[in-house]
Amino acid sequence: MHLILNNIYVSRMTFNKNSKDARIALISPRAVASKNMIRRVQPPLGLCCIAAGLRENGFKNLMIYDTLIEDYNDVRSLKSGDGMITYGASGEKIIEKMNDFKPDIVGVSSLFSSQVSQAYEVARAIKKYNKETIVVFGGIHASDKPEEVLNDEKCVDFVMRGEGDYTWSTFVEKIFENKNNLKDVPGLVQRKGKEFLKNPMAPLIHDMDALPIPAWDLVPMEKYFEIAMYHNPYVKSGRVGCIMTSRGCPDRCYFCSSTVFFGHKFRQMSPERVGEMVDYLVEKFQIKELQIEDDNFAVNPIRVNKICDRIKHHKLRVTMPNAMRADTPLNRDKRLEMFKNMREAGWDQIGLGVECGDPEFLNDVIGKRLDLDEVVATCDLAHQAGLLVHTNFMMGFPFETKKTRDRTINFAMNLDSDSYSLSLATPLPGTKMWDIVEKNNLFHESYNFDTGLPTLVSIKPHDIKDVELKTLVENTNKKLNYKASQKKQAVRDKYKLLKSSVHGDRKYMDPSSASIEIDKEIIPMSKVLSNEGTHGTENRGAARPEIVNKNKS
Ligand code: B12
Ligand code: SF4
Repeated sequence: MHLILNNIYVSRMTFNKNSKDARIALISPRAVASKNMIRRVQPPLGLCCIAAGLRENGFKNLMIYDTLIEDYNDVRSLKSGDGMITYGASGEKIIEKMNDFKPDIVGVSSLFSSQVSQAYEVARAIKKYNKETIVVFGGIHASDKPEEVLNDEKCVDFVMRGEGDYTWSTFVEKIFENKNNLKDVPGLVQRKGKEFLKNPMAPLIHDMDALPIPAWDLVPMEKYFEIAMYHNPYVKSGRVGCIMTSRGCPDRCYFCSSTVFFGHKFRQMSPERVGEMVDYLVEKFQIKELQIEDDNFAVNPIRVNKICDRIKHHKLRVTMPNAMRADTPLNRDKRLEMFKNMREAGWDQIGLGVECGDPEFLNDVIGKRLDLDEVVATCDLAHQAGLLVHTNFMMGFPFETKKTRDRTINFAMNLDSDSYSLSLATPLPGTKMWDIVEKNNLFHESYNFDTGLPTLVSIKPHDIKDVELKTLVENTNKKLNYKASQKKQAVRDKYKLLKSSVHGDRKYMDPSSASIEIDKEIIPMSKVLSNEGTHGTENRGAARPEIVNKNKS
C-alpha cells in the first residue's frame, strides 16, 4: 500500500519501522574539473557532520559514500565543456552499493555548483535502484537554487536548505511519522503542484562547541591518506586531517558564496574544542598534518594564539588552504606575534586573499576593505616569523578594464610573495557578483554550471578577447610563480612535495621549469621574463621576445 506524500509515493512497507532504524546513505557525487586541474579528493566534511548529528540522535544505520574516493581513477570526458573531465564512481557502482546497503533515504550533497550535473546523476541512479527511496539534496548549491534543482531533476524529492548538522534528524523523524506534514522540518523545500513549499530555515548554529566530532570513521581515511590530493596538495605526509574551526566571515567580498550560506557572523569553536578535535584525529588516525578549512581563520587573533598553544605538542605540520585577511590583527606587532606562534605550532605557510591590485576596484567594487600596504607588510612579517606566503588574486571581474588588470599584475609582480594563485573570476549563485553578471547578461556563451571553474572564462570580458584573457591569466600565473621560485630554495622545495605520479599528465610542477607556448613554439620562462621586465602588462602572455627581436633586425 502507498500513501501520497506531496507528490511522491512513500511505501508503508519501507516505513513500518522505528525512525531510528532508518537506513540513511549520504553521497558525495563525482566532481568536475578541467583537464589541467589537480584532481583533489578529501573526506567530505559536510556529510561527516550530518552523519555525526544523526548518530548523536540515535540513528545508527548510516553510510557515507564518497564517489571520488571510491573510484578516483574513473576519469571521463565531459560533453558540456571542452577539456573538461569528471571523476569518481559511476552510477552503476552507486546502484551496486545501494543494493548492498538498501537505504530508505539518500542525502546528496553538491558542494560546488560545478558538481550539480553529477549530483543529478546520483539522484537518477538512486531512483533506478528503487524509485521509492527518498532523495534529498542539500549543500551550498541546492540551498541557493532549490526551485531550480527540483525543476531540473525529477528524481530529487526534496531540497533541505542550510546547515544540516541537526535538521537531518528532524527530517528523518518527521518523514517516518508518516504524517504527510513536513512543515516543521527547517529549510525543507518540496513541490506542490507547479509551486514549491518552502519551510523557514533553521537559525544558524551558534554553539559551535556543541557540534559533535565529524564521523570520520564512516569514510575510508586510509584511502584518502594514500591518494593524498587534498585542498593543499603539497603535503609532507599523506596522513592529513581536515577540520573547520569556525563558520561565517564578517567580510563582504562580492564574489564569495561562503558568506551567502554561512553568514557574516563569525561563529567559532573554542581553542579547547579545536584541541579535542585535533586530539581525536591524532589518536584515532595518527595524522601528521592538519589542514584548517576555515574561510577566515584569523578573525579572532587571540583565539588563534590559544589554538596554537593547545595543539603545538602534537608537532603536526599545519596548513590553511583558504586565505586569511592580510590586515589581521591590525596592530602589526601583534600580527608578528601571531605569526611566530603559528610557526611554532607547525604552520610553514600562510595564504592571503588579496584579490586585486587596484585599490579602488578592490574596495569600491569587490568590497574587500583592504589597504594593500598591509599586504606588503604582512609578507615581511610572515617572513620574519619564518613562514612562506601564498597570495590569491583574481582577474576577469565584470566590467574590469585594462587599468585594473595592469595594476593587479604590477602589484603581484612587485610583491614579496612566495607563491601565487591568479584565478579567473567565477560567478557563484547567491553572490552580488552573480547578480551583476546576470543583470547585465555577461555570462560567457560557454558558461554552464559544469564549466563555472576558475580556470575558465565565465564572464564576458569588457575590453579584451576571452582567449586573450585566459592566456593572460595562465601566463601571468606562470610568471609570478617562476619569479617567486627563483628567490628561495624553500619555495622550490615546496613544489617537490606534490606527488607527480598520481596525475601523469597534470601540469603542476616546479614553476622554475615553466614555459609559454606561442605559435607552437615553447619559450622558457627565464627568457620571457628577462625580455619583459615587470612593467608593461597587457598581452604579456603573447609577448614573444625572439620574434620581436627577429622582426627588428
Ligand atoms: C574544502 C573546500 C574545497 C575542497 C574539497 C571539499 C570536500 N570534498 O570536502 C576542494 C579543494 C576540493 C574544493 C574545490 C573547489 N571549491 Co571549494 N570549498 C571548500 C570549503 C573551504 C570548505 C567546504 C566544507 O567542508 N565546508 C564545511 C561543511 C560543514 O559545510 P558543507 O559541506 O557545506 O556542509 C554543510 C551544509 O552544506 C549542509 N549539507 C551539506 N551536504 C548536504 C546534503 C544534504 C542532503 C543536506 C540536507 C544538507 C547538506 O550540511 C552540512 C553541515 O552543516 C568551502 C567554503 C565553505 N565555507 O564551505 C569552499 C567552497 C565549497 N568551494 C567553492 C568552490 C567555488 C570551489 C572550486 C570550484 C574552486 C576552485 N578554486 O577550483 C573547486 C571545485 C573543485 C571541483 N573539482 O569541482 C565554493 C562553492 C560555491 C559554489 N556554489 O560552487 C565555496 C563555498 C567557497 C566560496 N568561497 O565560495 N573546495
Ligand atoms: S574574506 Fe574570504 S570568506 Fe570572507 S567574504 Fe571575503 S572571500 Fe568570502
